[in-house]
Amino acid sequence: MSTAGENLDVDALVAEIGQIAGAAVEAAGSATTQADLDAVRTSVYGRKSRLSELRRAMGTAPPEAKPVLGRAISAANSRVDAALAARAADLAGAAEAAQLERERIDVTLPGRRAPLGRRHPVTKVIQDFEDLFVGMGYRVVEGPEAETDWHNFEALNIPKGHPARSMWDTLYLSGTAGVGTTETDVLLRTHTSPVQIRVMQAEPPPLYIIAPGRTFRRDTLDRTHSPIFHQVEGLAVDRDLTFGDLAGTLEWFCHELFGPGFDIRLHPDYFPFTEPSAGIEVWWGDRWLEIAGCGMVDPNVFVAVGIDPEEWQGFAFGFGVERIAMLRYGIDDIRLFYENDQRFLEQFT
Ligand code: FA5
Repeated sequence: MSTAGENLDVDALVAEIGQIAGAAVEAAGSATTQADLDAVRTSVYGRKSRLSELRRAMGTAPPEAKPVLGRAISAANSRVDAALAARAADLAGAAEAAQLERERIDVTLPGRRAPLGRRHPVTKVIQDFEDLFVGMGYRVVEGPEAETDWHNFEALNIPKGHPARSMWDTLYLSGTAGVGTTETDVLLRTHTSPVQIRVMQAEPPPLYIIAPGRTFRRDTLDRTHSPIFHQVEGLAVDRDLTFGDLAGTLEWFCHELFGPGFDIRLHPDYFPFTEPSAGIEVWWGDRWLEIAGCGMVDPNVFVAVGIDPEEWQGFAFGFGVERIAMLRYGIDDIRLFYENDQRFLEQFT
């Protein structure tokens, strides 16, 4: 349809403008998304729309037609704008209502319980150890897992070439542990006994400490051995300590830890850093299971750390934590501790 010239059919154009507006108002009313509304807006106001074409054509329309067409276009704009705004408000309201519905909290529903973790049996034994000994006045201390040869062996009366070294062979690390150490001097500690040395070097007696931690050995994995396991070390240094104090302390401790019904025995043993030395065993199904080594601190150890063995005596012990947990919870294979099988771990409440 032409929009210029004298034969302009103004009435027909006004009617067409009204139809465009009517169709747009209807489309806006049935829009279900913001994208639908945008499409309606473009169809009416877009550069290539019929209404835009008419607006541009008004420039060349006869003077008497201009106000008539102008009013019709303006009225169409108002109707379309109002319809778009009303529908946009409807859609926003509906979206908000849907969100409120989604986020509605029904306080009468039962809560969702977060699954509660449990302490690993090895952690539990260590914490019980700490509670019992702290109750007796001991302090809990820690030492490094990567140790020097001197702390792990030499100062504990195990010089290079000593046969006990092969029993406690371990992984040697590259790198050094500071001034005066060489490449082969750093190793993964084979027991927690080097913590005794560190404490005695750092503080004067009297001393009462326990030291829990991880230890490493070249042991083959089997039912009762792991190459990585945990120990709790104990050390008491004071005047007039005797083997009776050691035996009494350990007897009391084992009774507290295991309760009645466990057969426990002390037998003579050998450790280079204690003299005399003993081992503690507990009856396990059909045989004795060793859970600890202990003894009176050897004077050579006191000399290595600068404590006068004429003035001070001491006793020390080193328990295997996994072995205690096995006895306590009736576990017959040490490997179960490291497999992270939840069915196993969930049993320890
Ligand atoms: C020692 O490690 C000494 N340091 C203990 C000690 C401390 C003696 C202070 C005297 C004074 P032994 O190698 O026996 O000793 O180990 C101590 C305990 O660790 C053993 O009784 C056992 O319960 C546990 N144990 C040893 N090797 C393993 C292993 N491969 N896997 C699991 N537990 C182990």
